[in-house]
Order: sequence, then structure tokens, then C-alpha cells
Amino acid sequence: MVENRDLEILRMRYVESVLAGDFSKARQAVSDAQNRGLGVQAIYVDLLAYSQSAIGQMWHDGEINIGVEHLGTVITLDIMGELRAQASAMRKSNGFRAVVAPVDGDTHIVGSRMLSDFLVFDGWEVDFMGGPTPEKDLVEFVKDRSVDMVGISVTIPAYINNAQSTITALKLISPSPKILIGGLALSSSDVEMNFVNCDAVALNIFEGITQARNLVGITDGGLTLEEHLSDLGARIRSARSDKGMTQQDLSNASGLDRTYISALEQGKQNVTFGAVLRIAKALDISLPRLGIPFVKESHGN
Ligand code: B12
Repeated sequence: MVENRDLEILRMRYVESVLAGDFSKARQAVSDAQNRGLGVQAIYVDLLAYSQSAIGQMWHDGEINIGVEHLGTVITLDIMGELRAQASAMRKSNGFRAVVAPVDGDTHIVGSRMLSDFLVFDGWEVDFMGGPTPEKDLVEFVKDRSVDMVGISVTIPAYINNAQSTITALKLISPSPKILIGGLALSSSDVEMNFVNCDAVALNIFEGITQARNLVGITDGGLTLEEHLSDLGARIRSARSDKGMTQQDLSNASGLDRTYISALEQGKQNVTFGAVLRIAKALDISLPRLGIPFVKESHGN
């Protein structure tokens, strides 16, 4: 299991390497993470996404030149390409086809590439539009192919209207693809989540994969145990940060050990139902928010 401190060190090494434009060192940090048992999805979410947010934020804060950020982004995309190739060699196709695109106007592309790769890991054939894609072109592209689902990523809240307009246009195609929307913008409190004609909205990438499967009717028993645990971990981490709690705070409030919480958030800890109930109570959230929809919660214990 990767301890929090090890993950911090790997993150620092990775961020330093991309800032130095050193692909080999960045790749070494990733392979060290793999050797310590971090799965590919955790590497994406806990290492690469973290680094991308960190270097992007440095540019936003005027600390680095845009050239440094661009090179860092390209290194991360290249590393994702290698991880994708490794995982693709072992995956089994599920027979479904998706198109993933950043919404028109939005040049943030790493999150949408991540969604695209997670779908690939899940067995989908995916065409990834490498940049913001004008509505007309995206519709034409989808029309020309037999596409089961379109995933749209929105990072900047101001482009939500473009997303709605694209959804409407895609739904005029006959037969129309299922539409999944997600991305950073959806966690903004300014964004209304009631999209017209959209088949699914997902608040994180794991939920996105579950929704994508549901949309096309994949009913093979759903996620593997590892994927369920990663999904649960991501939901707990996201709910905890929304509440401004540290892992120690959650540990104190739930009576569970901090290292247990840490492993759980990394998807590395199998969990009892009792522990999930304690966490939900400590976070003051419902079980459906943790992805457990159909359990009748008892009161008074
Ligand atoms: C990196 C970054 C950049 C890079 C982008 C590099 C690139 N080519 O991708 C650069 C430096 C170029 C950049 C530019 C800009 N940026 Co910027 N950027 C960021 C930053 C720091 C990180 C975003 C990121 O890539 N995170 C890593 C990825 C992996 O995470 P993610 O996108 O959230 O994706 C995850 C999930 O959301 C999910 N997901 C993503 N898509 C989808 C889709 C579906 C369907 C599903 C299910 C899931 C899913 O999966 C991923 C894995 O978990 C954020 C702030 C932050 N800390 O998040 C600001 C931020 C998004 N940027 C911002 C802005 C304003 C801009 C600019 C407009 C600045 C400017 N004045 O030019 C421009 C964009 C111009 C444009 N029109 O697009 C603002 C947006 C705020 C707002 N309310 O509008 C932010 C929030 C910064 C801030 N604090 O103000 N940016």
C-alpha cells in the first residue's frame, strides 16, 4: 500500500520533473508508483491530476511561464499515452464506442483525456477530440460514425451554455448517442445541473464510468472490487474536502484510524458496511452520496 507520505514524495518528484521538462524522470516517478502498488486509475487521479492542477495553478498565480506549463502538460499527456498503451494491451473490448470532447471554447484537455482513457481501460473504443470542438463539427463527426455515447467535459463554468447547446444538437442525430457530461465546472456552486436532454451527469470520473456503463446497458455485474473501492475512495475524499476536513478530522469524527481512512481514500482498503455507515455519519452525508443508492438507512443507531 502507498502511504500518504510516499504519495506526497512521489507527487513532489513528479511535479519537479515536469517543471524541469524531464520526461524520463517523470516516467521514473510513475513507474516507482506502479512498483509500490498504485493502480493505473490511482496514478491518474492521485498523481497525474494532482500534478496537472499544481503546475496549472502555478501559471495562474504567475509563478511559471506558459511554456513551462505547456511542456509539463505534454509530458503528462505522453505518460498517459504510455499507460494507456500498457493497459490497452491487456483489456477486453466491451463492443461499445464513445467520443469524448472538451466543450467548445474550453482548452483544458487533461481531464477529458483522463475520462477517455478510463473508458479505454473499461473496454470502450474511444475517439478523443484533442481540443475544444465546435458544436457543428462534433455533430458531423458523431453522425458519420456509429457512436453509442458522447462524453463532454466542461472545466470553465462560462462554457456550460455551449455544453447545453451541443447536447441539444447531438440529440437531433438519429439514432442519437447517449450523452454524459462532467468536469471541474460541475463542482462549481454557480452551475445548475439540470441539463435538458442529457442522459447522465457525473461528479467524478469513477461515477462517470459507472454512468457510462448504465447508459449503454452493460450489466455484467458492474465494477470489479478494485473499481468499487476506488470509486468509494474518491467519493469519500471529495465529500471530506467539500467539508474542509482533514483525514485526521474524519478519523476523529468516525472513530476509524487515520491510516485506514487514507487507504480507503486511495481505494486500497476493503471496507465493512459498518465502517461506511460511520464515515457517512461523520461526514453528515447520505449513503447515495457515497454511491450506495438502495440501502434503507435505519434511524437511531
Ligand atoms: C491546468 C489549468 C490550466 C492549463 C490548461 C492546460 C490544458 N491544455 O489542459 C492552462 C494554464 C493552459 C489554463 C488556461 C486557462 N485557465 Co485554467 N486551470 C488549470 C487548473 C490549474 C487545473 C485544471 C486541470 O487540468 N486539472 C487536472 C485535471 C485532470 O482535472 P479535471 O479537469 O478536474 O478532470 C478530472 C475530473 O473533473 C474528471 N473529468 C473531467 N472531465 C470530465 C468529463 C466527464 C464526462 C466526467 C464524468 C468526468 C470528467 O476527470 C478528471 C480526473 O479526475 C485549474 C484550477 C484547478 N486547480 O483545478 C485552472 C482553471 C480551470 N482555469 C481557469 C481559467 C480561468 C483559465 C483561463 C481562462 C485563463 C486565461 N485567462 O486565459 C485559460 C483557459 C482558456 C480557455 N478558453 O480555455 C479557472 C476557471 C475558473 C472559472 N470559474 O472560470 C481555473 C479554475 C483556475 C482558477 N482558480 O481560476 N488552465
